[in-house]
Amino acid sequence: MKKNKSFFPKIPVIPYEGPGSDNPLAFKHYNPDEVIDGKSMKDHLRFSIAYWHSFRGAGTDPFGSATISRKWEGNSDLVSTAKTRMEAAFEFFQKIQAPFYCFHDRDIAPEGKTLAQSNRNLDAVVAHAKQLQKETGIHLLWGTANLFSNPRYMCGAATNPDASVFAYAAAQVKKALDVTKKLGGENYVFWGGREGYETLLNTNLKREMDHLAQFLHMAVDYAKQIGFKGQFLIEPKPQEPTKHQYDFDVASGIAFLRTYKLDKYFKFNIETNHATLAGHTFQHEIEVAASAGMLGSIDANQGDELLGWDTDQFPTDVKTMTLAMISILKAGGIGTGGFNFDAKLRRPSIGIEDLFYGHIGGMDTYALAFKIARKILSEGKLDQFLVDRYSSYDNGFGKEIEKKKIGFKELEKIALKAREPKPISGRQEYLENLLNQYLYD
Ligand code: XLS
Ligand code: NI
Ligand code: NI
Repeated sequence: MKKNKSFFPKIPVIPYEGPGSDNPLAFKHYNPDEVIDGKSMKDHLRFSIAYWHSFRGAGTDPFGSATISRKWEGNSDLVSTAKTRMEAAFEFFQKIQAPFYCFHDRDIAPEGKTLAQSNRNLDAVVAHAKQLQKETGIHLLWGTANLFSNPRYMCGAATNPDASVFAYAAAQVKKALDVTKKLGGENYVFWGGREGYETLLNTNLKREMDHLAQFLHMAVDYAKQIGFKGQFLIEPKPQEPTKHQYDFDVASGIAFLRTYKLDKYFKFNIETNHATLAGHTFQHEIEVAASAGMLGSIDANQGDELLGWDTDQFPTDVKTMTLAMISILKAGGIGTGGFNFDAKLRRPSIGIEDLFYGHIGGMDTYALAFKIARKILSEGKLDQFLVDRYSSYDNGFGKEIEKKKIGFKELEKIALKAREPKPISGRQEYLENLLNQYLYD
């Protein structure tokens, strides 16, 4: 850690004190150095901090202005403020013991009057980031381009009806790929915030989807040209800010990627609150991605049951995260992905310690979920139930169905000869009780 100046002088590196601790500035479950199966928890969980919420979020909402002010903000030289802010961010990443961070191009450096100026600003801050990464050992989990905030993108970026906006967005992603590569980013994310529509009265849906696919192909081609080896990720969301976003959920994302022959280049970055907005559980989205071999990374947060938008709260729901973790571990983990806290403080949580509490809670929740899920999987009771439930497909004509060796005619003969199938209980209540035993033992 840099010794010269501290942005959080009263807050130490957050220690692991275990479940018995009542220190709010300590981890109860996340012990970064604890080795499990030959790998530290830090390497298993690959936690990441979202730059936009934690270092650019100021508590604004559609009804009110900023509530949160940080002492490193406010210098009229925007690039120098961006660099100072980045130093604060890296001190935070170290103190919270997160090995990764993520950003949009415009989070880390100010947009200039021209695209060329924006690129120069970005270059200046990226050089600083590279230096800070080297000094601290913090890595970039993924980079992305903000193709939604500027008014030019009000009708979309790659799906904009105006080709000159498409061109601008292409130039912006080209640069974002350059800087992600420069910083050793392990993934690159596309979240299509405005890649959708407000009304079909002014929208040619087919042309817009074609354009979006073309845009993604161009990104794939450009990555090859510059030798960017990171994983491309699509982050589905059903709506907000648009009425309808084209990559509505993982299933429609898979259909889109396969239709346009993009599936081998992309995986999914699944966000908890986007899953629930789409009317799915978080675990559902993970299972759908995993079933296609396309589970890439996680935007870790949670929504509010009573609010119908993306509230991006810190994850605290152990049951939801445990179920998700079971599916993630069964799928073999998230590879080069990570658990990125795409989560923001509530508007009245204005203290700097709140930023620590939010992340401590999120990291502990995931660490606990990880441990419980591992126990559930190692004891194998839930898994055994599934094995037994489908065992009629393991031999006889069931196996022939799975091997595609049998058709309707043969099955008709079997069914005509056999007795009425005997009903078998689904045992949902038994399984729910079993899960609770693990959660609350
Ligand atoms: C917004 C998205 C966004 C992406 C990155 O809802 O979650 O923050 O993660 O563009
Ligand atoms: Ni997100
Ligand atoms: Ni989101």
